[in-house]
Amino acid sequence: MTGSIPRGMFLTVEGGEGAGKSTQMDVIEAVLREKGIQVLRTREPGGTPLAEEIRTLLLEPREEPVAELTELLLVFAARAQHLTSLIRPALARGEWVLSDRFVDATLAYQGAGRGMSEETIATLRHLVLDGFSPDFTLLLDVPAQRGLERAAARGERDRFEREARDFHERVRESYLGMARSEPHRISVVDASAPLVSVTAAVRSAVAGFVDRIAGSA
Ligand code: Z5A
Repeated sequence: MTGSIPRGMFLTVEGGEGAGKSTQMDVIEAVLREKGIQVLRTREPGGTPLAEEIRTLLLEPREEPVAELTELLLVFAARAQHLTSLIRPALARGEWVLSDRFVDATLAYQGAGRGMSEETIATLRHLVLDGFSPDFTLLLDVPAQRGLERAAARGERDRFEREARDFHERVRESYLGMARSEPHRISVVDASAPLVSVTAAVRSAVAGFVDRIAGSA
């Protein structure tokens, strides 16, 4: 590595059910630590006490059908809180932040999955994020069926895991479309491979990002 490490980078991990995000968050944190970078780990929906309460509202299976707009507003309400009270202050202090999911998940789940219009999502995105975007995103790509099998093996399924396979196929295609549109930000790793290979690919992608930004600093 040639240059110095810039302050305050925002990294996210995305992927469908059972892609292995939780597993690979540990790997990313370890790679960053090896490079002398401490990272603040967080997740969406959630990340602050209030946003975690909204997460519970969103994930718990319930008898009352949840209107699509209600779900979308809850997702962005949690994100507004997360961004204001955790992410932005940490970045302003020069810390690195690593989030398990962020706004790409809304485009994938509420947009492609639920079929909410791009305009509606774009309006809320503008209101809440005002142009804010991750500096680097790792997309763990796994075929929907494989991911659902992994998630099912863990036991109790949340409201999203109970959706049909079609829903999860649309989520996957949406994520891959985003990666094609933003290849500089989104790095795709084949998460259907054995864990040791996925881990090696993740290590290489994250190290590559750090070296790239340090080189250009
Ligand atoms: N959601 C939304 O709709 N809109 C939004 O804007 C946002 C979120 C932000 C909660 O997210 C839900 O919120 C999410 C979308 C919605 N849908 N659901 N459900 P979440 O990220 O908390 O939930 P999750 O997707 O179920 O993530 P998870 O529980 O953390 O699971 P995971 O990240 O996919 O991976 P894991 O726990 O690391 O791995 C799953 C299992 O597979 C586990 O047993 C591992 O040991 C195993 N595994 C991992 N990698 C491998 C490999 N390579 N081979 C074999 N087995 C593996």
